[in-house]
Amino acid sequence: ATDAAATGYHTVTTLEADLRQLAERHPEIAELHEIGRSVEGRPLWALRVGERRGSDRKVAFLGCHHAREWISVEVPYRLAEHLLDHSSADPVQQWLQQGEVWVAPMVNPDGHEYTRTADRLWRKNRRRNRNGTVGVDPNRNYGYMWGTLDTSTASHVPADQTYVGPRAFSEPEARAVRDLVASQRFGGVLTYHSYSQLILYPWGYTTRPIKDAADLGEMRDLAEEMARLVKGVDGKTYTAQQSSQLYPTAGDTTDWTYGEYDVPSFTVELRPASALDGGFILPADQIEPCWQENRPAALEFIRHVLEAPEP
Ligand code: 0X9
Ligand code: ZN
Repeated sequence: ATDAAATGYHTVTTLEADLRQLAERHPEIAELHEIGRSVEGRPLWALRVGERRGSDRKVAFLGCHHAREWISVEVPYRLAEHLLDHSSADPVQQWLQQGEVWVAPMVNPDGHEYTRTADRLWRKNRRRNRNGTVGVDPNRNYGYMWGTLDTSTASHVPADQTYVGPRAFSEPEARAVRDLVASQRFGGVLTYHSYSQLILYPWGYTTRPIKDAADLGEMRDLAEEMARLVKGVDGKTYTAQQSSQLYPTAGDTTDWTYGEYDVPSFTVELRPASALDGGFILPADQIEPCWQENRPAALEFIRHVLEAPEP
C-alpha cells in the first residue's frame, strides 16, 4: 500500500529470507526455529543465538504482536544481526558461550501482511471470529488474569481493536510464544511495541504494584537503567513505569511471563513519542536511529539476565 514509505522495513517474506541467511552465515551459533503457525498458516520464526544448545541461561526478545507497529520488527531483528556480527568480541562472545538469546521479531505475520496490502493501521491478528468480524488482539490473549477486565483497552467485543479472544491462548500466535517460553524457561522476556517511548513492567491488569518487593525493585531499577541508556544515545526520553499507568489491560505478554514464571519482563514502546510525530507510521529513515538508541538497553537486559547468579 505504501511502498515508498515502506522501503527499509521487512515484509513477511524478506524477514524470513533474512533470518534464514543470518542462520546460514553463522551455523555454529544460530539456528532458525519455527515455533508455530499463524491463523492463516504462516510460520512463526524464532532465531536462537548461542554456542551451547540447552544452556540454562536464556533471554527472549519478541516483536510485532501488533501488525501496524512495524518498527517493533526491526529492533529485535537488528539485535540478532548485531549479536551475530559481534559474536567473537566481548561481552557478546561471553554471553553466547554461556547462554542463549532467542529473537522472534514477528509474532503476528498475518496482520503485518494485511497492513502492507490492505489496511496500514490494522492491529490484531487475522482470526475470523464467530460473528463475522476479524481479529483477536494477540497482546490480550495470554493466560494470566485473562479476561478479567472488560474495558475499551481489553474488550470482549470481537469487532474491537483490543478483543481478548474467546478464551486464553485461543490464538496460535500467543500459543507459539507460550510454548516457546514454557520449553525454554527464559530468565527474562522483552517484547517490543510502538509507539510512545515507554519501558513498561508488570502489572498491566491492575494498578497495584507487584507484591514481591525484590522483584519490583529489580524490574523498576532495570527499567530506569534502560531508560537512561536510551537517553544517553540520542537524548530521547523513554519513560519507565508500571504498564497499568499507561492503561490497565489484562492478558498481555509480560503479565503472563512475570505472573507465570516470575522473570523480569518488559514491554518497550519504541519511537515515536506521540501521534503528532506520526504515531504508528515511522519513516524508514528512523529505523537505524531507533535501533541505535535501543541497542545499549537491549544489551543491558541481556547482561542482566545472562549474568544473573544461578537460581
Ligand atoms: O496495548 C498494548 O498492548 C500495548 N500498547 S500498544 O500501543 N503497542 O498497543 C501496551 C501493553 C502494556 N500493558 C498494559 N498497558 N497493561
Ligand atoms: Zn503494540
